[in-house]
Amino acid sequence: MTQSTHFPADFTWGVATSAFQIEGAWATDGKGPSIWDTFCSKPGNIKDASDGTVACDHYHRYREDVGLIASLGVDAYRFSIAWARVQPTGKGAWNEAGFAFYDRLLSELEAKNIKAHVTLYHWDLPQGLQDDGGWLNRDTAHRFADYAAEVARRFGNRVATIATHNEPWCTANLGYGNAQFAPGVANAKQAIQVSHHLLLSHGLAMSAMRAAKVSAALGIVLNQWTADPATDSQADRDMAELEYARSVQWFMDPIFKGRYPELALRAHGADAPVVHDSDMGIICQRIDFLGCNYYFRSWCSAANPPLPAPGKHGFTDMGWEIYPQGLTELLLKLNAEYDLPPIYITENGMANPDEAGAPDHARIAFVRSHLEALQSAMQAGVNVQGYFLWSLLDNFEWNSGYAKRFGIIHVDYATQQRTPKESAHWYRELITSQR
Ligand code: IFM
Repeated sequence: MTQSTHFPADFTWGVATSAFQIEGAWATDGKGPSIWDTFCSKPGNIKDASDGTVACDHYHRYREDVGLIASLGVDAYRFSIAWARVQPTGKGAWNEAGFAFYDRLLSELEAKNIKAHVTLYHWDLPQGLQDDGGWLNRDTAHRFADYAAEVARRFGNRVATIATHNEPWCTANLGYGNAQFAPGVANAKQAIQVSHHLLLSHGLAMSAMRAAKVSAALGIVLNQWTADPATDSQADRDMAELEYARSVQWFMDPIFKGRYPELALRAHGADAPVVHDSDMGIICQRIDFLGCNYYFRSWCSAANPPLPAPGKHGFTDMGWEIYPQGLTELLLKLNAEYDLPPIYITENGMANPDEAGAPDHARIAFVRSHLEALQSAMQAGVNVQGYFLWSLLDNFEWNSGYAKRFGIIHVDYATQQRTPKESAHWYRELITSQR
């Protein structure tokens, strides 16, 4: 990025994390277990056999971590609330000690003038609700709305934004479609029904939070990509169209248009979700912002074996193709298809096998190229209000355990020593140059 390319003066620069990935303190101060605690305890589920019991010990080190956030010069911090910390079984009594932790965290952020962007659900459902059927049980959507209302009541005037869900595509498809994530179910029909209940829970939570009349902007965070055909063949083009419908439009159309995309519905056939008459009206309501998480494009090849993605800019340690122009293309496509509210890029970043102190040039190049792509979209008229780099810290990367490092701050898990990487220094300088 050249120094001459400036983002708007009020553009929000941030970093992001999520509760299960950094907090640890899995059973401290009355916290209940979540489905990720259960999932990690089953051998074979996590590649390095690790879990989230300690993670980055952020629960105890949040002051130091907020100090690190402040040292980056960012405007904002995106984090999630662990539902089971504030309501141990997902229903019934609130856990005051759990809320007190987030109260302390918010006070620390306020003292440093850093805006809080909160996510209510970043995949860690209270195990108590899983025991009642989890997201396959429609009632979980109502429990989620109660939880959302309570968080809004307590914190809704202290935070900049509240997102209902983070990446519901993952909750449904990785949690229930292919068993890669908690709760570890592999059942295509269930995954589709779960996606509907997640959307319903989003709508119910939006209404419940609106009723609390809070100052926070309310919305949702979706992981999104363009789907590119590997060749010009009809088979590849059909595959790409269907992939986009089943992933991006599957969540966007209900929220913005009040219906599921016809192409995906047809493809789902008998697996299509059970939808009650009033559901679409609940789901399709104004949101104040859309959070977009962008990491890669979807590469669609119907050949056997499939043609590999070109990877002109390389691949990350996750094996994900680096494709910055996909961010421009995605934002322009969404802008053309939907009547969008302001957008935040709520996640973008890369995993790298970093050693403490070793330079992470690849991450700097990744972020720079994606910011350039973002700027192209903004220059073409897309209203983007901020960018959150994933992630503040190296952390628990779900079924990859601690082996994948997304942080701009290195974490030595044996000592909990935090060491800013070169990308952290670069990000701070970039933000300073944008003021
Ligand atoms: O670590 C995750 C995060 O929890 C959700 N979005 C993608 C990140 C990288 O896989």
